[in-house]
Amino acid sequence: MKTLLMVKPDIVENGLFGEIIALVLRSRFKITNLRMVHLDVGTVERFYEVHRGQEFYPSLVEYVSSGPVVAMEITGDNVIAAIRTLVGETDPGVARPGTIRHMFGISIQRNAVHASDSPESAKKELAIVFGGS
Ligand code: 3AN
Repeated sequence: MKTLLMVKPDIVENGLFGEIIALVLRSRFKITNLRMVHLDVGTVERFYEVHRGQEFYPSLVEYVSSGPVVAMEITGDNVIAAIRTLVGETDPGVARPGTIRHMFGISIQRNAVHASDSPESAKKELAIVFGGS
């Protein structure tokens, strides 16, 4: 089973993404692909398609396309749920201590990382970010 964990642009810009990679490397999972890439607006719009129409969608797209992200393909048993647990709640203000969003999140939008929430979204999101490369 595979999932996508994507570090958002502000955490790439401030250099803290290395600490997030280290957390994953210390887990029982394997990073099986890794890429730093600046996604364009159209690509980010497709990535967050399910949120189109939400009030926060335009600023979310602007934020995630504002600079490079660091994307990891992570592989292992039950990896989707386990990485979501490591990531924590959407709102860093309620994310549990020890979670990535508790440690690195700033706000509900600037919440440090994205992690796929189902096998279907993992497949779609990995294809968008890694494509054929
Ligand atoms: P999660 O990333 O925890 O699965 P989703 O899928 O509900 O959360 O939201 C996707 C992204 O949209 C979040 N990571 C966050 O950056 C942004 N977002 C969600 N809800 C809000 C909100 N109420 N205000 C601003 N941004 C939001």
